[in-house]
Formats: sequence, C-alpha cells, structure tokens
Amino acid sequence: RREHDWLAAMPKCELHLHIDGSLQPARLLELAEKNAVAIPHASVADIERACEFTDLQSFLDLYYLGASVLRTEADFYHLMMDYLRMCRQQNILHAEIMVEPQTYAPFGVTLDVVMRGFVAAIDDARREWGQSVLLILSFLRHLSEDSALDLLREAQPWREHFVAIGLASAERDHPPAQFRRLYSAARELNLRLTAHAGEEGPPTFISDALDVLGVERIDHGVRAVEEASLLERLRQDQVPLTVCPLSNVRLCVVDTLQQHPILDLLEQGLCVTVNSDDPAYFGGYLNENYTALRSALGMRREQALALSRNGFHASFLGPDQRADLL
Ligand code: ES4
Ligand code: ZN
Repeated sequence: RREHDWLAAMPKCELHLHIDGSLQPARLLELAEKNAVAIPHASVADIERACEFTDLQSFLDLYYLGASVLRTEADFYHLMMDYLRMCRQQNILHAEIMVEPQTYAPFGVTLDVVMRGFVAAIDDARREWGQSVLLILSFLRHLSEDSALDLLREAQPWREHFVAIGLASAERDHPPAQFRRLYSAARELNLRLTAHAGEEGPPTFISDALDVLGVERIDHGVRAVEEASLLERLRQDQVPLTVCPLSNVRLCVVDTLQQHPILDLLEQGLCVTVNSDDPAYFGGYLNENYTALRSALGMRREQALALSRNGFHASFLGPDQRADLL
C-alpha cells in the first residue's frame, strides 16, 4: 500500500502512448451513438469481453473500430483532454503522444479537424496545470510508404506541433526498410525519429530501424532478448527502449508478466522505460504498469526510480525544457 502510494506519487514520463488507445469503452459507445456509427458492441461489458487478444492484429481490429467513432473537432478535444487529465492524476509530468491521422482519413476526417481538437486540449492543459506534451506523428505501416509521404507533406502546416515521427500498426509483414524514404524525408525536416520494432517482429527489425531508418529510440524492442549481439549494441549505444509491460502481456508477446525481461534489461544496463501503449485496452495507465511490475517482478524502489529517470532522459525534450520540468 505504501509502495503503491509511493509509485503513484513518483514523477513519471510517458513516451509510448497511442492517443486512440486511450479511448475508454464508455466514451467509445457514447461517440458511436452521437455520430451514428454502427459498431458490433452494445455495452461496456461487450467491449471488455472483446479485449481478450491473441496477438497484435486481433487487438488492432478493435483499436481501429474504436477510432472510427471519432469524427468532430470536439471528439478529438475530449479524447486528448481525458488523457491529459489522467496525466495530472497519475503525476505524468511529461507525455509524448502518438497521433495517427491515417486512421481517420477513410471516414472523411481531415488532418485540420484532428489537430485543431488535439492542440486546443493541449493548450488548455498546459495553461491550467502546466502539463508538458510533445506530439509524435505516427504512420501506419500496413499502408504504403507513398501514403505516408503524402501525409508528411500534408502535415507541414502543423510542423511545429510535432517533435518526431513514429511507425506503428501491424509489424510482421511490414519491415522497417519499406519506409526508408519516409524517414529520410522526416530527417530533412529536422524531426526526431522513432519506430515500433521487435514487438512481434524479429530482432533484425530492430537493427534495421537503427541502420536503415536511423531511429534514435525503439518502441517496444523486447524481442532484442533473442539476440545477444543486439542487446550488447543497445547497451553500448544506450538506445532507449519504450517498453510496455501490460501491453506485452495482453498481446501475448510474453506469456506472463513474471516472465517479462524489463528488469533484467535494466540490470544489464540498457536504457529501458515503462509506458502504457493503449491504456484503455490493456488494463491500465502508467501507474498500473509500474505497480504490476512491483507485484509480478518485485521491482524495488531504486529500480522504479531508474526506470522513471530513463524516461525523462530518453524523451525528446530539449535540455532547457527538461530542466524546467524537474
Ligand atoms: C499498437 Cl501495441 C501496438 N503495436 C503496434 N502498433 C500499435 N498501434 C496501437 N497500438
Ligand atoms: Zn505502440
């Protein structure tokens, strides 16, 4: 109990959060009704039952269905504001949030509608309680590189609101090398670079994200444990991994949290961080991820502090912004 209170009060940093993954089931149903979007779920209990995932794709099917109920600027404002209120509640001083505009395009929702809603919520949270937020423009790898390049171009009027680009969605059949031109174009625009790799994909996807895309940080990266030479490289170069423990359990990347390698990686000297990924679908926000590590793996206070410190260190904040926070 004391331990729990202490973890809840610890200043935290979230580096791996898909904003659509923070859409609560009750909100999802409410918006489906308001926007007259037909969905095959009638109640919160129905949606919770649908949260028994067997792999990444089984989750993505529900995740994209959920995101399809978001249509208006106000919908995007409230989605962002609900999550930012949770940041205040959980002492998440800084959040780097992935925005995935390609998700809404099939429903005629424009980038301007999405960004006007998100930016208004972020402005309010910054003004009301000093919330620190950076946005990551995240591309869907099951779509083409040309579609990603079109969006990168379309996003130019919103350039100042993004610190980085990311790459998410179905990893297995969509290796990093398919997005080389996208990452080189983003680098030209002085955007920072991250990508999902080594969640369901093999360790070579992690090295390719580093070598072919030139990413500075790896989202997930847990399958690096299968390749000793890669682990050594990640340790040597202190490449941050944005690890998502509850996500990995729910998507069967690991069998149980007891078998999760995050604390071993920390003890080996890798720059690992704790993150929530899609908290509305995976059973918890950042506090729940930290407390689960304590109960399942016996995480000690100094380990929790090191994980949190790694988060701030691995963020895309500039040195001055970081100093202002801490
Ligand atoms: C995701 Cl857990 C995960 N992996 C890859 N892409 C994603 N998008 C939302 N959650
Ligand atoms: Zn993710």
